[in-house]
Amino acid sequence: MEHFSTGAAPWWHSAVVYQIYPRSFADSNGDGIGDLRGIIAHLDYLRELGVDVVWLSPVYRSPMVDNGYDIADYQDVDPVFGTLADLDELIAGLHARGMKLVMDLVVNHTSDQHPWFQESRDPSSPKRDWYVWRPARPGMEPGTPGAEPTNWACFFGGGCWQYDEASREYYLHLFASSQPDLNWENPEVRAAVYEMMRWWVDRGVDGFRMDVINLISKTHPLTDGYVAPGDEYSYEIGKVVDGPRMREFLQEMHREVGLSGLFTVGEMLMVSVENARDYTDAGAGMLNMVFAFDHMMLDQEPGQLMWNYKPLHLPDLKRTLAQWQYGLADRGWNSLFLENHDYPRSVSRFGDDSPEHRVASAKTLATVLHLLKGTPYVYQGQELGMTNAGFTSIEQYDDIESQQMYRHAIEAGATQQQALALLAVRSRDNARTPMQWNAGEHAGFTTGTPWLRVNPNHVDINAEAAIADPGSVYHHYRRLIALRHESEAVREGRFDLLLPDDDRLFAYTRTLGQQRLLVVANLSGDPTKLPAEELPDLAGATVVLATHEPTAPVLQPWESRVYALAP
Ligand code: ISL
Ligand code: CA
Repeated sequence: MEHFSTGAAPWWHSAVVYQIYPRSFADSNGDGIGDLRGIIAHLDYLRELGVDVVWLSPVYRSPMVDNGYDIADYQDVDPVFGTLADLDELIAGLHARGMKLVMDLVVNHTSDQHPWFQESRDPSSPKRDWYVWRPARPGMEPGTPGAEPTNWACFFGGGCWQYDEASREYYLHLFASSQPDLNWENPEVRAAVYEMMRWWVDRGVDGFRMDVINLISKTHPLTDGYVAPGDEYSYEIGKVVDGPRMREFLQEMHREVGLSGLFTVGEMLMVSVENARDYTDAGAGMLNMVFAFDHMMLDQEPGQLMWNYKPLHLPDLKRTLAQWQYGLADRGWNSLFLENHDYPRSVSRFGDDSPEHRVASAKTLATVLHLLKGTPYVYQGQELGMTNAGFTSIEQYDDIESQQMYRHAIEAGATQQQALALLAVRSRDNARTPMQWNAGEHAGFTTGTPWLRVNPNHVDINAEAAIADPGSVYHHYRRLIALRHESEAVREGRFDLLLPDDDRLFAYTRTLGQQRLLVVANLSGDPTKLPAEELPDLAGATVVLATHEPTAPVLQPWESRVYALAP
């Protein structure tokens, strides 16, 4: 990988990351659940795609209430995924092919089955203060309605305090009640986390993706937030993100674990551009990059997090992405993503997953994302243009958030049909259906019964067919990844947005000295003429990469092109 970087740029400036959600990637033993040996069997697939880094969603020992984001032992592999020896083999197999492994690090909370929390349940235990325990609201009887210490909502719907009969106190859980928040104010907690991270670094992992990391510093004392009319709880999330000790904790972690040279990306809910710039400043000793979600929130009304829907207005998407491009242009670094295991499939959400436009729209979404400045992430199956799950009954869903949100919607008066319609566009299970390897039974994912229904469209949409078809989404991703490796302008060039108000075209330039790239993309189902007078001169320009045979000056539905402009 090193040979791609030039000058003083860190190695990860040229890297493309592939996210594996292990449960859904490949099952090696027929129990219907993906596992480490399943991944090991597909390492050449990843090498052929050309990615540099694999981010592995959690494989630690877990009761799997939140599919591994509830960890009961940070230093072991859950038997459903395999063994530590399998993980060592995975690391070695990736390294042998020139790829790196980034582990998911979930340390805002543990599982309630973690021994730390089990001990913490006893008020006299030295671990009591490792979690966030609070008495009832002053003057209120513990355990009665409204007696919770604060009025905050949890991210999965409902309140965020769980009452504990035995000690007549509450513990904080910003996610499910089985995911108690650790108390990062306690130095022993931080020391234990850093020690665990060092253990993984010594084992050979190349970095960490840090789950909801800007929740670790809370603003104390914990106080009530604003409750919108009609809501039961406060969604005033500003109360819990980016607390006053964030910089201190991140720098301490960086120093104590020895993170320089490793890959670090912090998942950050509601993070501002300004804070992200500080956190990712190369000289600050915190993080390489963060995941920010502004662009993933544009097709919903603010308020109850994910759980409503409005159509995306393209100028909003362009403005938001541009704001982050400009904001982190000179200091800091962006991550680039349209999918992960928590969001619907991008081709269904931002593109058009009909048979007519699926391939072109998946390619064009990839083009506009991968030509931006930052580190691109490919979520498993995105490179095939995999689509939403298409579930029609609540029994087909597995995800705890989907189950809880469905229940809350029904309780709030929605019909089953309305609640299911919302799940169909919003549920995290849309991205969690098994990877589609071939047209055979269960898409080649398992010989057993898959834990989540395989999308029936695997007969057409699958890796085997995509590899055989030079016009596939997969080959477009290969070309985009190769282009980043080859082109310093793609990696380091300055970004400038064009046509900000156009509601069909996404156009921008990337400039590095004399080199200048122009990206033009039609994000609509209508043929659209390029406004020559508002774009750079195309005389002498060459097409570097395109979704269609370029027949300027009209872009076909979902067509995109990358031009190298004449100097
Ligand atoms: O998934 C979401 C909405 O549908 C988000 O609110 C999500 O919970 C948030 O982005 C945090 O995600 C991360 O932490 C969660 C875990 O469930 C997610 O899978 C993980 O990516 C708690 O660990
Ligand atoms: Ca298995």
